[in-house]
Amino acid sequence: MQPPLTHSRGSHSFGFGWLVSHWLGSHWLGSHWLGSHWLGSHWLGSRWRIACCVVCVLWAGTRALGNPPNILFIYIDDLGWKDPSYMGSDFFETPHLDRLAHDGMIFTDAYSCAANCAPSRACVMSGQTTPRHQIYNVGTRARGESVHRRLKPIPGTNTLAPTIRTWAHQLQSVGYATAAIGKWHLSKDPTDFGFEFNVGGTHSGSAPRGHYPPHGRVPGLDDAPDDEYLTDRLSEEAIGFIGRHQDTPWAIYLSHFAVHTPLNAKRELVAKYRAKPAGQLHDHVTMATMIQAVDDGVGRIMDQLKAWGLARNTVVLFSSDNGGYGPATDMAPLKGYKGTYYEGGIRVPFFVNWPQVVSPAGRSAVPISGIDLYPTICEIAGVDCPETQPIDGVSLVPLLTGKTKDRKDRALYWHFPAYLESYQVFDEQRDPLFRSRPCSIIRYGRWKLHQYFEDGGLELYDLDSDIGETRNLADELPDRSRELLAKLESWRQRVKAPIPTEPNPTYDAAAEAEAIAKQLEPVHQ
Ligand SMILES: [Ca+2]
Repeated sequence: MQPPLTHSRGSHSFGFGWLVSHWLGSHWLGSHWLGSHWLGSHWLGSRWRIACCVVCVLWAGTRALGNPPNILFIYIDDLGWKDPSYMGSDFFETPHLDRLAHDGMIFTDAYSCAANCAPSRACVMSGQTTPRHQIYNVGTRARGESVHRRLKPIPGTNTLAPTIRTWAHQLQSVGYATAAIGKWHLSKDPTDFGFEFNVGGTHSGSAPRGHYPPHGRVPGLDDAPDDEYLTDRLSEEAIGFIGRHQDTPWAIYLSHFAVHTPLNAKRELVAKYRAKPAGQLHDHVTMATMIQAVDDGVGRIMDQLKAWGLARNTVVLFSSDNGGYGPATDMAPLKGYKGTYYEGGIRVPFFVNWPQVVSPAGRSAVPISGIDLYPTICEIAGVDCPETQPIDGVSLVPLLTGKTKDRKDRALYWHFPAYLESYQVFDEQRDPLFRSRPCSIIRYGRWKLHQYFEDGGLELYDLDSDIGETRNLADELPDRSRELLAKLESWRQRVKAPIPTEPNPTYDAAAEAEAIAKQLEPVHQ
């Protein structure tokens, strides 16, 4: 349903007409505000609609009640599972995020949909797993040394198909003002995907020439003064957008380039962390400054929301697009880091702060995934998911409101038919040459099964007793392995996941063995 008003960039008018058409046409009166479906739109007869119009007139003058919730989705690049202090960091500091997390619901078993940036982000934007949108990796070129790859990888694509409708499209269709601020990475321009405002978003996956200017010809950042830290600027852009849309519902995708490489410290914070005793888990000074800059920005945004009277009607969703960068952080006790499909590569921080709806101090161990954000955001906004594309995610709203406590029958799946080369850290991956080789993964309840296509290798872990994936139970529990493998294969068929089977003609087993031995040599000396 289109909003009954002219919807132009930077200019909104949300009055009586908008309220009547959207509140009565959406789920708002039905499922959220009144807490049940008894007054849902399908029950509303015309007399009720007229009566409700009168109520809307009374409500229209009150901003907090007059708009559906604002949505602030803060998405950090490469933030590890334990990097926020509320998740357990003993060196990094995130007091503002901690407060929001503790006042909302923390999901301990939240996952990114891929172990690196572009595929994970494509899943979040489309609500789909990787085989649907076919963005499997960052770029489509084969990664790593060709002589070390047994199979030809599936290249997929590096651009979100223009036919995909994002959740931003959905929100825009009911009159939300939408902004993409920061990293985009899925096409040239996020304004083609439901965002009316873009600062910093291009096809690039890194901070434009670093976290200090000059940023080159990047939308909205060509005027950056020399000493402006990019994270600070993006936080200010979010405040600016909110300030310009105080009387309309808005949604901001605040997609920081932090804490992705290049690791550029915020200069003013370096001395503080140099003087701070190293933690047992974390000790990276530059990373600490980058994380604090994110957190300080969150604090400024929240202060401003309170000052404008908008905080109580704003939902904050917070997560990361993949595991932490191995050389600068640690996800222990999880194994792995960005790029691996062990828990450290895909388990991420995730919380939702929704004043008056989500009870403070909420905690959920239900496995959830980035694809769930799409239907969740749509349900929060009271707009349906599109019927024109499959949505693999499931709304988190029943978990957030306490209506549901578990999802025992749901499995999560990952499909990575490509390669990701190693970097200087390689002790928490399957072999030292690649962070990941072609594989599929399933998480089902307490169980997680990895399937590797090059050698048919299976790894089965009981995450309840072995969160660090140290003991492979695939041979010990063959029935469990078969059950999970059957589910995984059935899912792959459903989503038409391509499996790499074509041998790589330049593969050289001897060269591969020699390279692995060479990498392992210093470790054993
Ligand atoms: Ca990333």
